[in-house]
Amino acid sequence: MMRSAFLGGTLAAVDSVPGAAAAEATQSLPMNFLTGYGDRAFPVVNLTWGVLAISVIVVIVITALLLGALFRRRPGGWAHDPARLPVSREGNGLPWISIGVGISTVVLFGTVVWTMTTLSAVMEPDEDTALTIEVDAHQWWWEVRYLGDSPDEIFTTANEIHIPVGRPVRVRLVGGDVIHSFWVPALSGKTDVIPGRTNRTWIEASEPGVYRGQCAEYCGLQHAKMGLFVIASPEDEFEAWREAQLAPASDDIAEDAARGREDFMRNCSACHTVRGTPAGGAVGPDLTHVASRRTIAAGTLENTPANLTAWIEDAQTFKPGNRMPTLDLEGQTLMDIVAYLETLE
Ligand code: HEC
Ligand SMILES: [Cu+2]
Repeated sequence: MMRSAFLGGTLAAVDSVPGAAAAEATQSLPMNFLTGYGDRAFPVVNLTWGVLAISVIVVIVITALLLGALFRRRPGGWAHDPARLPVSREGNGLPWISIGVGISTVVLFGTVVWTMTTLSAVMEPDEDTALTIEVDAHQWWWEVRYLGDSPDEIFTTANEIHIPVGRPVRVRLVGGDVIHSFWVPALSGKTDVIPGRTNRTWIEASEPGVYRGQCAEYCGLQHAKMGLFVIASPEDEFEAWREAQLAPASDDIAEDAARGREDFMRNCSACHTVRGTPAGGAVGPDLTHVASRRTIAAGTLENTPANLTAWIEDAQTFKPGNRMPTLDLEGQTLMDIVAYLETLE
């Protein structure tokens, strides 16, 4: 099992996704954009490698020419013959320039054509897709809404996008506060999320696994801690996940958790939603199934009871400046609230 370092801590790579061997490679290099997974990424990755290769060749050729010119012996030397300095039609300098410009033009034009074909190839998925996800970027977390034909198919979660493997998924990027950029390197190029606009993109994962994403447009203090995860699993597992997420929070909870729920309503419900309860705040992430997520605070902390407690006790230590205030909670209250959140699977 590979372990991967990611912002603020370590996270064991997927162990709950069977057959994830191939994609675990993406986890060991979480932001790797030189390997693609899926039809949205393949053409882009080919272009990336192509342009990289061309750039390397250009650097080598130019360096070689420069070194050749620097070390070329000239009878008499430059200093003694200033008249030879300018490039003249008579000398042999001009063909070098024409050939150089000619080659560059052809190569650059070829790259433009390649880029344009790549862009149009990844514009739209080949097959149509039933699944559309709306991603709303906030300072500094991602709101993820699964759309559906009827209202009872719609639900909201945060910082984790689950998709069925091998199927294209449309993503509508809704801009709220400031400009962000949605980027899951192994699956797609970057698409900006702009206030007042809805941009469209799509993703597809050819292998099951966990793909790390990141806000790619500086958006303020905690921009670096605005990560997300795309979790691709086989269709039946995805459907099971979706069913579980659609359900409201369970009522059947132990005594301390029930006390915690009361405290949660008093202290947290103005900012957080828990479906099936009076909590309907929209300032922070929907917590209806927070216990089912791998991380909290947009990839900042692994989702464990200890980290959850520490986060609620003082969210500002882990992500200074983030929009969740430090609430002065008594020890017992804090423990009860965590017990409650742990029931939200
Ligand atoms: C003023 C609004 C506000 C209040 C009050 C508030 N939160 Fe938050 N909370 C936020 C915001 C905003 C975030 C997202 C922070 C980030 O990741 O940048 C957040 C994140 C979280 C997360 C991480 C969720 C995830 O999936 O990443 C948890 C858990 C949480 N809050 C629990 C609580 C609890 C429990 C309380 C009450 C004791 C509480 N919050 C009170 C605004 C608030
Ligand atoms: Cu950002």
